[in-house]
Order: sequence, then C-alpha cells, then structure tokens
Amino acid sequence: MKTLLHYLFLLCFNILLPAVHSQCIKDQQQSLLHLKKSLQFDQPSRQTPLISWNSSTDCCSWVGVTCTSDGHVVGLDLSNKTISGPILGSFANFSNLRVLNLSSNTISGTVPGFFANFSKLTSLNLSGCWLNGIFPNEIFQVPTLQTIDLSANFKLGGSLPEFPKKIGSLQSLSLSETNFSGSLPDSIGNLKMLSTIDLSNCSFHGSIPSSLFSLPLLSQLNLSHNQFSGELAFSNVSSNLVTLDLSFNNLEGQISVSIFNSTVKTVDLHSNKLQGPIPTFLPSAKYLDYSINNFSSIPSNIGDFLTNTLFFSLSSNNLHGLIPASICNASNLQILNLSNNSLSGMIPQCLTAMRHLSVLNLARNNLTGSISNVEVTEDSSLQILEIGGNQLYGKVPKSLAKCTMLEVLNIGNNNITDSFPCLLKNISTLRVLILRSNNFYGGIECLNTNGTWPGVQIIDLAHNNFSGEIQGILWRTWREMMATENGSLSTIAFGSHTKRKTLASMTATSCTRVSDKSCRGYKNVVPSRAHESCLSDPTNRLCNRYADAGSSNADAGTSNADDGYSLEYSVSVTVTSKGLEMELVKILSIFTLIDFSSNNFSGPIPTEIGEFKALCVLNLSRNAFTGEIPSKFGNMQVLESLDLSQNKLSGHIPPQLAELTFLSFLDLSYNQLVGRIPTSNQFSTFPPSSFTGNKGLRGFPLTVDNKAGFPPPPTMNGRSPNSGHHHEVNWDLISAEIGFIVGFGVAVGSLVSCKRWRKWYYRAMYNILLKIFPQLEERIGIHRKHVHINQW
Ligand SMILES: *[C@@H]1O[C@H](CO)[C@@H](O)[C@H](O)[C@H]1NC(C)=O
Ligand SMILES: *[C@@H]1O[C@H](CO)[C@@H](O)[C@H](O)[C@H]1NC(C)=O
Ligand SMILES: *[C@@H]1O[C@H](CO)[C@@H](O)[C@H](O)[C@H]1NC(C)=O
Ligand SMILES: *[C@@H]1O[C@H](CO)[C@@H](O)[C@H](O)[C@H]1NC(C)=O
Ligand SMILES: *[C@@H]1O[C@H](CO)[C@@H](O)[C@H](O)[C@H]1NC(C)=O
Ligand SMILES: *[C@@H]1O[C@H](CO)[C@@H](O)[C@H](O)[C@H]1NC(C)=O
Ligand SMILES: *[C@@H]1O[C@H](CO)[C@@H](O)[C@H](O)[C@H]1NC(C)=O
Ligand SMILES: *[C@@H]1O[C@H](CO)[C@@H](O)[C@H](O)[C@H]1NC(C)=O
Ligand SMILES: *[C@@H]1O[C@H](CO)[C@@H](O)[C@H](O)[C@H]1NC(C)=O
Ligand SMILES: *[C@@H]1O[C@H](CO)[C@@H](O)[C@H](O)[C@H]1NC(C)=O
Ligand SMILES: *[C@@H]1O[C@H](CO)[C@@H](O)[C@H](O)[C@H]1NC(C)=O
Ligand SMILES: CC(=O)N[C@H]1CO[C@H](CO)[C@@H](O)[C@@H]1O
Repeated sequence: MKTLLHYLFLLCFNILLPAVHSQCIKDQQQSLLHLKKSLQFDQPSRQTPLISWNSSTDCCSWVGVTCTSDGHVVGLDLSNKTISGPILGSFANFSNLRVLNLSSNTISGTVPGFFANFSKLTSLNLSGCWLNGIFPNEIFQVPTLQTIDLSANFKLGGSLPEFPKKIGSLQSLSLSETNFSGSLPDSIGNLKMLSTIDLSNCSFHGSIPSSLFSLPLLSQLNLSHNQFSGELAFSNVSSNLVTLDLSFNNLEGQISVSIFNSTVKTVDLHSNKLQGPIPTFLPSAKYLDYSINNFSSIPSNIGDFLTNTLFFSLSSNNLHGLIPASICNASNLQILNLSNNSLSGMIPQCLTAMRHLSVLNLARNNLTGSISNVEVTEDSSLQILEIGGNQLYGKVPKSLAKCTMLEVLNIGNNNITDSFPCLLKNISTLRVLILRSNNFYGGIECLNTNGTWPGVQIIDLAHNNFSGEIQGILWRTWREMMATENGSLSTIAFGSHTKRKTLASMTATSCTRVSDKSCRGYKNVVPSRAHESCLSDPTNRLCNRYADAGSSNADAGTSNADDGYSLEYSVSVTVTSKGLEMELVKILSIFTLIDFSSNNFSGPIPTEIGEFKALCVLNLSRNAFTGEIPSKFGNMQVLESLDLSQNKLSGHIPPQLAELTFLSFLDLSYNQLVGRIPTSNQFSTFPPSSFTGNKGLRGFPLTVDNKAGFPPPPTMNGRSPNSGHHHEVNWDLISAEIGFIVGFGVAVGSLVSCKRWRKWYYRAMYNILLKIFPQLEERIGIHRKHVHINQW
C-alpha cells in the first residue's frame, strides 16, 4: 500500500514536473549509485550529504540530479558536498552531461581529459576544488561549452588553446586564482559570445590581444594581478564593456585617446607603468582608478570628461603642474584622490566648494599658498580632508567649521601657524585629527565651546610648539578612547546605506567560497574598492575581487545610473609608533593613538588618561611633563606602546604598568625616575634603553652600576648618534615596508583576534627588520620576543 501511494505520488509529481522528476533510466541509476560509492566525504562522521541517493527512489529526484523528460541524467550539481579525494575519473560514465558543478569541494587531483569528449557539455564548474596538475586545454574547445569556471584552484596550471574560427558558444570564462600561464591567443577573438572574462590573479603574461576588446558582447573584463605587459593597443572597443580591470600588471606606454566609445562604468588601471597624460575619453565612467602609474600630466579640460564620475584617483603618479580648475566641473565627484604626486601651485578655491565631494585627498604634493581663506560651502559633504605633506601656510580656515560631517582632518607636515583650532570642537563626527609638524602654538584647551568628540581615535599634535598644562577635563570629551570593548574593522563608506548593504551581502556570500580562510572573516566588512587597501592588503584584495564582481553585476543589471554603486575609501595616516613612522592604511575603530610628542607641554600628566581603556598608542615624549607616572595607567588594558621619554617625570615606576600585558614598546628613558624597575614577564623583554637616563632607577635590565653615565639622549629623528653601527638607514624604505605590514596586520588583526595578529605582526616585523638591518640578529639574539626599533 505504502509503495503504491509512493508510486502514485511520484507519478503525480512527474506529470507536474516532467523535466525534473521524470523517472530515471535503470542504467543511469546504476551509474549514479556507482558514483556515490566511489565518492569520499570529508566528514565521514556526519550524515552523508547524498542521503537521498537511495536505490528505492527515482534517481531523477535525487539531490543535485537533473534529468531530461525521458530520464537521462543531464545535470549534476554536487557543489559544496564535502566531497574529497581525486574522484573526477568516476564521472567518465556521464558523457551526456550538460551541466556539471563540483565547486567548493576538496576534490584535489588532476582533471581528466575525457571531459573534452562530453559533446553536450554547456557548463563546467570546478571552482574551489583544490585541483592541481595541468588542465587539459581541449576542454575549452568543446563546441557546446557556454560557461567554464575553474577559479580558486591555485595549484591548477594550464594555458588557453587556440580557438577555432568557427564561432564558439563560450559566454563566461573564469580562471581567476589559478596557476594558468602563457599568453592569451589572438584567436580568443573568435569566441564572439564571450561576455565575462575573469583571468585575475593568474600567471598570464605577454601583451593583451586587441581582439579581446572587440568582442561584441564583452561586458566584464578582469585581467588584474597578472604579468601582462606592452602597450594598450586597441582600436575599437566593445560598446557593451562595463567593467575593465587591468590593475596590477606591467602595462606601459601611453594610452591613445578617443578609442573608447562605450558604456564603460568602471576602469581600474592602477599599479601599472602607464605614462603620458591622463586619458580623457570615458565620459560614462563612474569609477576611474589610474593610481600608481607613471602618468605625468592632467589635461586642463579633465573635468569635462568626468561629468558622471564618482570616484577618481590619480594618486601615486608622477604628476606635475597645477591642479586644473576644470576638475570642479566634475560635479558628481564624491572621491578625489590626487595624493602622492608633485602637483604645485595653490589649491583651486572651487575644489573645497564642491557640494558632493566627500573625500578630498591632496596630501604629499608640492602645493603652496595660504589656506586661511579656503572656503567650504554651507552644505558641505566633506568627510575626509587630507592636505598634509605640502608647503601650505596660514591659519586653519574658519570655514572648516561648516564641515559638520568631517571625520578625518589631516593638515600635518605643512607650515601652518595657528593656535589650536577650537572651531573643530563642534564637529562631533571627528575621528582623526592630524596637526603634526606645523607651527601650532599655545594651549589646547577650548574654553568657549562645550563641543565633544565622542568618536575620536587619533590625535596627533606632535612636532609643534604647543605648550601649557593639560587639564584632565579635556580628556573626558574623547569618549571613544575610553571604550572598553574591541572595535571591529570599520572603514568609512559612501553611498547610501542600502546600496552599501547590498554590496556587503553579495560580498559575504561570494567571499566564503574563497579557499583562503582569512577571507572568511570578511563577512561583516564592506571590502574597499579604493586602491590603498588593495595595495597593501592582499587578503582584502582577494575579497575585493568578489566585491567588484558583485558590484559590477549589480551595475550591469540596472538602468538607473546610480544604482549598485557604492564607493569606499580607506584613510591612510602616517603615525609614529614604537619609534617608527608608519602608515596605517586602514584605520580601524580599534586603533587609537595620542601623540603629543615634541612640544612644550608641562605640568603633571592627567590621571584621567588612565581611563582611556581602548588606547593603543600613547606618546608624550620630548615635552616638559613633571610629577609621577599615574598609577591609573594600569587601566589601559590594550596599550601597546607607551613613550614618556625625555620629560621631567619623577618618582617610581608604578607597578601597575607591569600588568599591561599587551605592552610591547616602552620608553621611559631620560626622566628623573627612581627606585626598582618592576619585574614581570612583560618588563623583562624591554631593553636597557627603555630605562636609561634615569639616575635613580635600578634593577633588571639596567646594569648594577648605573652611575657610569648615560649615552647622550637620542636625537630628534630617533637615531642615537652613539648606536655603534655604520649602516646608513633608509627611513623611507622602512616607513614604506612597515606601512605595508601594518596595513595588512591591522586588517587581518581585527578578523583573527588581536592575539594572533600580534604574533604574526611581530614575526613579520622581525623579518623585515632583519632584511634592513642584517646585523640585528647578532645584536638582539634570536630569543628576543620583541623588536625595539628605537634602539638605533
Ligand atoms: C560506469 O558504470 C558501470 C555501472 O553501470 C560501472 O560498472 C563502471 O565501473 C562505471 N565506470 C566508471 C568509470 O565509473
Ligand atoms: C532507502 O530509503 C528507504 C525508505 O526511505 C529506507 O528504508 C532504506 O533504508 C534506504 N536505503 C538506504 C541504503 O539508505
Ligand atoms: C556549504 O555548506 C555548508 C554546510 O551545509 C554551508 O554552511 C555553507 O554556507 C555552504 N557554502 C556555500 C558556498 O554554499
Ligand atoms: C553550479 O554551477 C552552475 C553553473 O556553473 C550554477 O548555475 C549553479 O548555480 C551552481 N550551483 C550552486 C549550488 O552554486
Ligand atoms: C560555480 O559555482 C559557484 C558555487 O560554488 C558559483 O558561485 C559560481 O557562480 C559558479 N560559476 C558559474 C560560472 O556559474
Ligand atoms: C575521446 O574520444 C575519442 C574518439 O571518440 C577517443 O579517441 C579519445 O581517446 C577520447 N579521449 C579521452 C580522453 O577519453
Ligand atoms: C605554477 O606553475 C609554475 C610553472 O609554470 C610552477 O613552477 C609553480 O610551482 C606552480 N605553482 C603552484 C602553486 O602550483
Ligand atoms: C559614440 O557614442 C555616441 C553616444 O554616446 C554616439 O552618438 C556615437 O555615434 C558613437 N560613435 C561611434 C563611433 O560609435
Ligand atoms: C616644489 O616646488 C618648489 C617651488 O615652489 C620647487 O623648487 C621644487 O622643485 C618642487 N619640488 C618638487 C618635488 O616638485
Ligand atoms: C613657514 O612660515 C613662516 C611664517 O609663517 C615663514 O617665516 C617660514 O619661512 C616658513 N617656512 C617654510 C619652510 O616655508
Ligand atoms: C557650556 O556649558 C555651560 C554649563 O553647562 C554653560 O554655562 C556655557 O554657557 C556653555 N558654553 C557654551 C559656549 O555653550
Ligand atoms: C599571481 C598572484 O597574485 N597570485 C596570488 C593569488 O592569490 C593567492 C592567495 O589566494 C596568493 O597566494 C597568490 O600569490
């Protein structure tokens, strides 16, 4: 009875859904059961994922099986079924398959050549299978093949074959993150149906065939992270092209003008060796990244070609000359990054008045002029303003008070002469304030305002002429630093909230299939499209690619010009920590820093600082602070770096300091401290130089005889003239390398928990230092856990 009902049920079902549930032919069932037997699963303890593959039921109803109406198995989707072991050989019996998806399994092993004989195959998906060996390239020539996805098999080698003249049916070709190599055949132009090509992060080289660009249906082309070279020579570009990513290659030469007349929306050419003037031919583009190339000039009419552009980066090129005022005609621009060039002249007045501009980065150029009169519009969108590292002078412009959304202000390393800009006190959104290396003077108290900075993370006032005592009450207005819980990776994002969410969720689903575990944690993060993070953070880059794919899809599928576009930008800030300048490529909400070093602050250190439970770096060195080190410092549980050197501090070192388990850098040298140095595991790792120059200090690691006189205090640039090595140190190089590491470490750190990051960080740091200072190993020995950079 039961079987009869069952049969009737199946019959009914089959009538309703004939294509899917038609009854399976006996020998097909045998083959499938045979296949099931041959499969191994990663977690044998768990219920087998193919429980429905049971001889007493119709095989066309089994999970992952698709049949034709006459019961032939034509589709197998066994993706993400914990299948393991080199089992591809057991698919030889299914030569009539149209669709085979084995993605996200740990199949490993090589790909057998017989798939090339699957004459009906339309879709082959072997992405994320840990495959190795050489992929049999005849499979690309299966005439029915429409999509092939071999991505994320980083040991899978191979090359692309010549393609026959006869029009191929291939629409989508993904080989990203494989070890495919060789050059692209010109005959790829015969695959007239191709719309998506993703060959990113492979080992391809040679020139990019121009035939690629004339594929009539091509909409997504991603060749990033390869070794493509030569000039970009193409005469005609597919009018369907939407996304072009050629970043991280060795492309060179000038890009000839007026070649594109297309719907291109995203162009990413960053990290190549392209030269000449910035190309101006993509009026439809919304995202243009030309950073890290050798482009030398900006055409004066550039703005006329940017009328739709939201993101425009020319950072880290070789640009000279003035910033063309026409750039202000790009009225939709939200992010403009011209940093790290040799641009000169004044900042065009109209730039800061652009209404939609959220990010303006002109840092590290050769800009001159007074900024006192810079005008900001009433409804300014400015969130990030970076003009540090120029030759700007004058006072902090009063109109900045109108930037009610400002989060990051970096005007450091200029020649600004002003008192503390109290007008910023009313901007409650401020997170990062960098005034370092200017001529600021006077006290930092703001008597005429009650404004607070509840989210402030970085305050860098170093190398100015600030003076006076610091009142405890001041600190109370900096709430973020008092937070107790760890923050999460937080980048500053633009675009409407919902759009951002869409991108984030797309990212989350696609990121999880990346085999690299470190990427999995990115679920809650909107990966950045901005180049800075890509440059310095390979993990993020990996996720970026998926984010890119996601956003481009959204882009392609929409008619509304603005939909699906979400821009992001990472703030990079150079800070001094642990005696070295370093560039923090991504500012985490977890990263907090106070640097008041090299000023004339005096009086006692307010005990309230001890309430900054989330403070990572505190540098009060080279001032005239007096009194004792507050014992409340023991409350700063996450403090990693504490520099109080070269002040007039007296009294004992509070034993509470020894309880700061994260503290990896400590400098109390050249004060008037007395008594015994606390003993703890942590303190025993600090070198004598952490304590030297205090007449009254004794105990490990200082030698017993501490009266023999001290070496002279370190000079302003952090190098001791007496350090006994004759090695010229290239501080730029170190700064760059540390920047790289920190950017990576910080991003990973928040994902993998602070502790693991720390281990990694110190190992990486140590390796880099060994490279730069080969003598390091003998000096500090291989047993030292931490590296104290300011020894030199
Ligand atoms: C194909 O299936 C038959 C059973 O139908 C089985 O005997 C044979 O071994 C299978 N061949 C392969 C290569 O799996
Ligand atoms: C197949 O399914 C039937 C009923 O659902 C069950 O009684 C039988 O044990 C299953 N066989 C196997 C091999 O799992
Ligand atoms: C794979 O399967 C596991 C468990 O069923 C699930 O948690 C995970 O999200 C799946 N991954 C993908 C990429 O579908
Ligand atoms: C398997 O791959 C095919 C095409 O390659 C795709 O349509 C299908 O959605 C994939 N299955 C899963 C579960 O991702
Ligand atoms: C291959 O399968 C994965 C799921 O594992 C899917 O995300 C991807 O889109 C598929 N590729 C193609 C080309 O359909
Ligand atoms: C593919 O089929 C041809 C002829 O049908 C045969 O000669 C060849 O050996 C087959 N290739 C593989 C790898 O099975
Ligand atoms: C990638 O291929 C090259 C040869 O082209 C080989 O030397 C290298 O080991 C391969 N890498 C991996 C991860 O398989
Ligand atoms: C270029 O695009 C414009 C519209 O955007 C169109 O009017 C013109 O005909 C196109 N030119 C060519 C050569 O395709
Ligand atoms: C910066 O500008 C000054 C003149 O204002 C010039 O002498 C100097 O060479 C410029 N530096 C660079 C790197 O362009
Ligand atoms: C900095 O500005 C002061 C006056 O404000 C001026 O005397 C000095 O020459 C400037 N320094 C540089 C390096 O431009
Ligand atoms: C600040 O607050 C105090 C009392 O809370 C008030 O008397 C004073 O007027 C306020 N100052 C400003 C500038 O708002
Ligand atoms: C050529 C290249 O950039 N390969 C990288 C691809 O991504 C993996 C991580 O998944 C890196 O390890 C490779 O170096």
